[in-house]
Amino acid sequence: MHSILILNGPNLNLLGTRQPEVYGSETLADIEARCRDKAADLGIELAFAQSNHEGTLVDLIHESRGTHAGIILNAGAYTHTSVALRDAISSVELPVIELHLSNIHARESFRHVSHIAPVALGQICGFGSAGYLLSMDAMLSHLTQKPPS
Ligand code: DHK
Repeated sequence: MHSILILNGPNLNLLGTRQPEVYGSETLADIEARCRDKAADLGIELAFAQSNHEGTLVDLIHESRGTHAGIILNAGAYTHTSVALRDAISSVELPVIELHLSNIHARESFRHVSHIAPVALGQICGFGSAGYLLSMDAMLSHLTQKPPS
């Protein structure tokens, strides 16, 4: 059974009350519950984590090696700033899907830069919380080399 880590970065613990017009009204716990239901449907194991701290996110990426088959990463603002996260991804050699609730390319220019994108399998953004479920389909499709059903 494949195991996937969904890793969330800074300020995503505030989902539900944080700029709902940008990030939606669901809490991170709501999103996690939907992801867990989908993982059960897909027959995969799911780990779900959030941290506001860059080093903790680096540690969780390191610990994924040998534990998880792939990582879905919403690195929040660290997407745009963190060479350390990029290097961690390169180091563990696991497939990583870069995920954002909002369409970062339609927002402020500093959000158009991603240090994650060059080392990611691909990027899903702009679909709100549905992006989490789409990313799970994309990751499983990649791991099994089969299109989503
Ligand atoms: C979340 C954040 O916290 C922002 O810093 C990113 C991302 C976008 C999102 O849309 O999920 O720029």
